[in-house]
Amino acid sequence: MRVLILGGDGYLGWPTAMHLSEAGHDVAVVDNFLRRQMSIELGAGSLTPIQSLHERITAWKEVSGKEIELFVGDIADGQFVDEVFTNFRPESIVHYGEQPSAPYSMIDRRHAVSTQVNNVVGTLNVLYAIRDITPEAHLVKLGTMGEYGTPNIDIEEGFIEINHNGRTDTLPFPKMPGSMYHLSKVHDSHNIHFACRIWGVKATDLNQGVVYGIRTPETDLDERLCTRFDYDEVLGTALNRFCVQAVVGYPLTVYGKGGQTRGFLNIVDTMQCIKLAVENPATEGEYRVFNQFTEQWSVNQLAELVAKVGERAGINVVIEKVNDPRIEAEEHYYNATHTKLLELGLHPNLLTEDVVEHLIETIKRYKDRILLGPIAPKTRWDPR
Ligand code: NAD
Ligand code: USQ
Repeated sequence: MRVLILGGDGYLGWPTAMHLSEAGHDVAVVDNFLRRQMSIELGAGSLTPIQSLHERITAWKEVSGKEIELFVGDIADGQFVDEVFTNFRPESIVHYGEQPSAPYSMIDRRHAVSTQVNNVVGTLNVLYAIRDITPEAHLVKLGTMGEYGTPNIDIEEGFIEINHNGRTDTLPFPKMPGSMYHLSKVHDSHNIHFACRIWGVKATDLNQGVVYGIRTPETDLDERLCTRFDYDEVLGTALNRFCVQAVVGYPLTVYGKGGQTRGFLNIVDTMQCIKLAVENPATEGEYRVFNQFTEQWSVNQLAELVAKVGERAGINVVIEKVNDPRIEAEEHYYNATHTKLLELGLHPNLLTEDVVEHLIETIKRYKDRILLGPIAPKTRWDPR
């Protein structure tokens, strides 16, 4: 299949490009290096010494003998998107190309606006390019579990049957996102659903949980193929941050009461899920929603797991409850359905002490590159 990966230079996009290329698909990647610029803006950096996207593609060719095509540009530019679609004529589009950080979107008005414009306009351009240039193509779009928020009822996979005043319908599950970033994904979901209903576009909206991990079978082939790994307060995610903090002896930054519960998955399972979605496409006009995570953890449970593994490895890990810089429920009910990807054949790689130990061992290799300054939480949801 001809697979176009939007955001192919990112934490998940680059390993996905290699994974689908290895599986025999014709892969092209698109990126405008927004993530690298954000990292520079924040004075942060990737733990791993990442190569430029051009160097990565050359190294992949050397290692695997396979070509990955490259388009550098901004998907918020409609003309550029049309050119890419006309040139490459994708059969499947994996859309990672968005600003992915909740804290980044909450820095101030400018960051909120740039996040929503970048994400919503980019996705609209992709929807129009599918409609007008490759109407048979299947869109695999990365959404987020955070679109649902933390309602006091079970979370379904995209839709819920509602009985109201004696009548019944199956409608999109109510959304209560917790940041300007998460809101941008909700806006995307509405736009994608509309494109499916009105124009017959085929789409899979993957409401992904928080991803952890650093290595995939392809990144392991050569150090030049490693993916980026962020641990700063804006771009780093919970478990990745905790493991880096453990390695440098920084107290684990549990925000507030630590009862915040989310869906999590290993980066190798992200690869599996994307491949399953691409190879089992939606049908004409179908808008599918899959909840893409393998298990639920609270922040406290994650911190305790890292502390336990640290103890085993002779590291004294301290857990520090800091004031929550976000406005979110710190203790809440959480039970989200996630059966559709399992039905398609997903074999979960669950989070165990061995997995954390392995992650910590990998992080130790790059210990000298860790910057302490950007670790402490500073970005507040209400800075007044
Ligand atoms: P990332 O920032 O590393 O990757 C996104 C890539 O898209 C970056 O390389 C960036 O430069 C590129 N990009 C952004 N806007 C662009 C534009 N307008 N034009 C061209 N390229 C653009 O983020 P990630 O962690 O790999 O996440 C990938 C996707 O998955 C995002 O959409 C994110 O919201 C979603 N997601 C991530 C996680 C996670 O835990 N990492 C969890 C759930 C969902
Ligand atoms: N948290 C801590 N300490 C930290 C970092 C985070 O307690 O040092 C807490 C947060 O307050 C939050 C939870 O951990 O309650 C998750 O935070 P996160 O930064 O790991 O993840 P989040 O902001 O939700 O965003 C990440 C990705 C985003 C994706 C989302 C999936 O950056 O792209 O959409 O995970 S989900 O959480 O399911 O919405």
